[in-house]
Amino acid sequence: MTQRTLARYLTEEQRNKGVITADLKFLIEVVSRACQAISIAIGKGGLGGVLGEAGSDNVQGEAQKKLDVLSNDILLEANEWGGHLAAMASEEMDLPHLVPHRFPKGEYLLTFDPLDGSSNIDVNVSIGTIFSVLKCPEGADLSTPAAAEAAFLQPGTAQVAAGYAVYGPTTLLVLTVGNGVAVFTLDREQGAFILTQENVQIPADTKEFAINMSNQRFWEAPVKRYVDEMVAGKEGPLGKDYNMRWVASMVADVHRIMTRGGIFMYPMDSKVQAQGGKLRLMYEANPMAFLVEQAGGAATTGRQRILDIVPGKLHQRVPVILGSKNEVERVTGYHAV
Ligand code: AHM
Ligand code: MG
Repeated sequence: MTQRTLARYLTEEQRNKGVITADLKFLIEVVSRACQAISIAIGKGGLGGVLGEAGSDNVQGEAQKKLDVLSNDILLEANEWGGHLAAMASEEMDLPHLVPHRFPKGEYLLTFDPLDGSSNIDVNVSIGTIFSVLKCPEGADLSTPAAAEAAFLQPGTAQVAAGYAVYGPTTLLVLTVGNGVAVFTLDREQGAFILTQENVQIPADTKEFAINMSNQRFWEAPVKRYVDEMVAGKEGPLGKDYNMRWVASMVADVHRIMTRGGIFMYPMDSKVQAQGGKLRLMYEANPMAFLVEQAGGAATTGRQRILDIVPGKLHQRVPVILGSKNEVERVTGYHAV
């Protein structure tokens, strides 16, 4: 059977279906090669001297791991020369990174969380890269990194592509260009991502939930009610037993939901209220919401569809509830009463 590489899949999306432009195809291929390089670095672990703290903090005040910094550098270097981007923004950088003057500028903006699930790096548990692609508005001011921030402040509905790589027992790339969700598996010998699943569909119902239960006392009433009902199981109002999973890497938790359904919640809680939530809108919540909706699921803050939020700032945080449609709708309903 002929293998469909990522390059071939993208070429078909471009040529036959007219879904993507040549530049967007190139952009996604460059990101996928950067993810391969990150996967190789992660795979070396302690042998490559890449584990442990970098000794610095990011813009969110979080301690950076060596692999956070390395992954960020790999994505920046891979993407700045190709002429497909106007600017990039990352969890690990305060301000956008402009394409250096010596390179041509393109029409796209790229945001990423270079290595999501940092707390899992040193314990050999799945981590990932999340990315989102927007078009750069015409006439956007890209004269300085600070001025460029405004170009990024577009709602998730404006995304033209989004995806994540999950570095687990296998390295996978999960992608949408707005035409369903496709999964590619990294063939390490060939050094290529091969299509292994198309038209991913998240089951509408589930018996599996993902939430950090240690935050229970800080949650708002609707989420407390919903989780209490799930924990009550067959004897409770939902009439079925649920199972709980929490990897603490959003990529791994979302990938499980892509594979077999479930609901993932990092809801508003009183600990993170001042900052608006825990997860970041532009490079965590939005790309995941785009992918989940493209797979037939739903994604909300509890009060608003995530993709409809108009960002006020680059590193904005939001509550996130996503996954199997019927469960997301149930907990959304609890927020409305
Ligand atoms: P990070 O981008 O700094 O790794 O933080 C995001 C991660 C998500 O992957 C995950 O869902 C969440 O933070 C885990 O939070 P907690 O430590 O509360 O379990
Ligand atoms: Mg993250």
